Amino acid sequence: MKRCISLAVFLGLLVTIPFQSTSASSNIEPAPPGYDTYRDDIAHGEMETVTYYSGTVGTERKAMVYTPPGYSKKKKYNVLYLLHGIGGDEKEWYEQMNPHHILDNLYAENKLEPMIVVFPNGRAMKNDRPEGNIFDPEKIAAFETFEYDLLNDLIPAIESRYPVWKNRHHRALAGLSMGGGQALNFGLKHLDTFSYVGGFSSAPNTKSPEVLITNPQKVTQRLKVLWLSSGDADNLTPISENFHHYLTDKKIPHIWYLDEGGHVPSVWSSGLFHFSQLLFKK
Ligand code: FER
Repeated sequence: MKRCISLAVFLGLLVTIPFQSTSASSNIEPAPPGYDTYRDDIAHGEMETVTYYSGTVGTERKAMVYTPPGYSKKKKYNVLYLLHGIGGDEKEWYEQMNPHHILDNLYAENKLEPMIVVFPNGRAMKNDRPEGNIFDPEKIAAFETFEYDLLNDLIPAIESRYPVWKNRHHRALAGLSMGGGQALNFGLKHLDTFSYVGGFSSAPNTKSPEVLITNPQKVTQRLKVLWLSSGDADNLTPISENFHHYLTDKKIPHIWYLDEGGHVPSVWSSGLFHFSQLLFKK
């Protein structure tokens, strides 16, 4: 009897801790009130803009970087690369989702491993501003080209300027909408570069899982977290849901979180809140 009770407690613990499962993980609690607002009683990280030369595009390009409270060149950090949507640029996360408040608040509660967060511009073309027709095929193509900017230009630039670990165990890639599609497309293709991949409200640029996953066993072995979330009132949600069904079918561990809301910033702030807490845990 005693053994039954401890087994029940053990199983109970298993279902309340979000972990990579092959089934729907709707046991994730919504982010608490105030999680994305400024608190004046805690330490704060810093946001800065960096410029790097992109051989891929042939221009200087910009990215924003968040360094956490207590940041020091004497320490070593993990890196999360966090990508924007079709109408955004490197400032979109900072201007619309309050990532600095979300992360500061989580550090204050000891819920994050030390990481810097890089907010790139994922439209890899000479004029990378979200101007004119943001659905222009040339602009959509630039979101694909960004794969090479990220791997060959931006990551080396970040790794030469910041005190960060330089291997896949310490790199994560996530994004919202177009950026979610990019994170899944590039992350699943480059398992030697990233161990954590997250797609929030991933857009129609997401390649099909049949194309992205040629070796389910390798994906399972390499990725520590594969996260998919989307809003219950977003008409792009079937893209993530289908991906989730494929992963479930192939028994590839992942987290699927059907969040509340449409194709809106609150779902992406919530995505960052949940996903960031799963990163770089031993
Ligand atoms: C599309 C609908 C939405 C599409 C992209 C999006 C490439 C992206 C939305 C976003 O990034 O918010 O048909 O095609």
